[in-house]
Amino acid sequence: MRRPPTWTATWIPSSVLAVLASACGDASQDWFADRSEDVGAGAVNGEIALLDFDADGRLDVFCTGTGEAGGAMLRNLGNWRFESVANGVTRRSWSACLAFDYDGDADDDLLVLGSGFGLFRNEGGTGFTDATIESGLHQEAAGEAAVAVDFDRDADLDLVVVRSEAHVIFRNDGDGTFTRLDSTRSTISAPGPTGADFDHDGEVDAFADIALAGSAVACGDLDDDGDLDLVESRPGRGLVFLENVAEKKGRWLGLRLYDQRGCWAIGAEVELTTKTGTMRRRCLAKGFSGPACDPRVHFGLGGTGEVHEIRVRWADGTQEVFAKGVRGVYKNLHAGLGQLRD
Ligand SMILES: [Ca+2]
Ligand SMILES: [Ca+2]
Ligand SMILES: [Ca+2]
Ligand SMILES: [Ca+2]
Repeated sequence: MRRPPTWTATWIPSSVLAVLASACGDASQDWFADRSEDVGAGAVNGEIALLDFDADGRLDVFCTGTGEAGGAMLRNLGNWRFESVANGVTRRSWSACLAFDYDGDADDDLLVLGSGFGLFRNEGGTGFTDATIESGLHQEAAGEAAVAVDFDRDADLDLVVVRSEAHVIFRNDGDGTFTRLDSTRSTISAPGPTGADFDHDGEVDAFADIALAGSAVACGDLDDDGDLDLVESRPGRGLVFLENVAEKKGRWLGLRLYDQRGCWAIGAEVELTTKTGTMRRRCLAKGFSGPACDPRVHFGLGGTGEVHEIRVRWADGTQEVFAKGVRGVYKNLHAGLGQLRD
């Protein structure tokens, strides 16, 4: 049986309240509808990664687990239906996860962290293979959080891992292995999430405040209708799926940014200029302390909704200007092509 379209107060996750308190005051109950019973995700509980592991265009959800399963992969079937699929992540207690394409074959692989590292290679959407030993990461001690960033600008994604409040860099050697660099590199600042506009008014709705202690949050368009939904892992409840039903105050534009290999252009930054100003977003899977996010870059366009220019600064530092955006759709931007595509 479906829940009513809006929450009662007892259903509202505390972390989401933190977002909405600054975004819309006491109107928060009208912003999201709880879809958890439709999804039927069960009692999985841990940190969340959003990825399209089977490349069908729908954002899937991975959540770390404890006990029998190393984690749960929920394949998005559309219309708020998800199915649990085998994911190959081995039994262990993992406390953090990151989806990123470490081998540059255009599918998202999984890094899990806990008392050690686990790296699981996506086999073209059919499953994951444990690649921890061949990557050289099996000898690493605990890691608390990670982001993927191409810090040496050689086109592959390196890792910045938080360990005992220090940042440790693992260079991607481009052959499936990683090399830990010495600690003199540990001051790198890894990018964090840059914004979520839940009601499309052109203003960021306190994205950085979403994740609170004891819960993990992910933000992405899970039903592909152009607005950002939420998934929260709540201790004692499991995954809570929240559909964005907020009244929209403007149109939207979604961009899929791809590098020249056809992989997500993680780290690329978009400047979108409208009549009223310029907004910036970054293509990112996750920040250290923020929520996991949709790798598609999403803009609420506010009142005018007119897009004058889209400027992309790719991860290698080059810049490119794309033609005017089309509103209300997802478009693809490929490095070097200079035009938006369907
Ligand atoms: Ca998918
Ligand atoms: Ca891959
Ligand atoms: Ca690199
Ligand atoms: Ca949505």
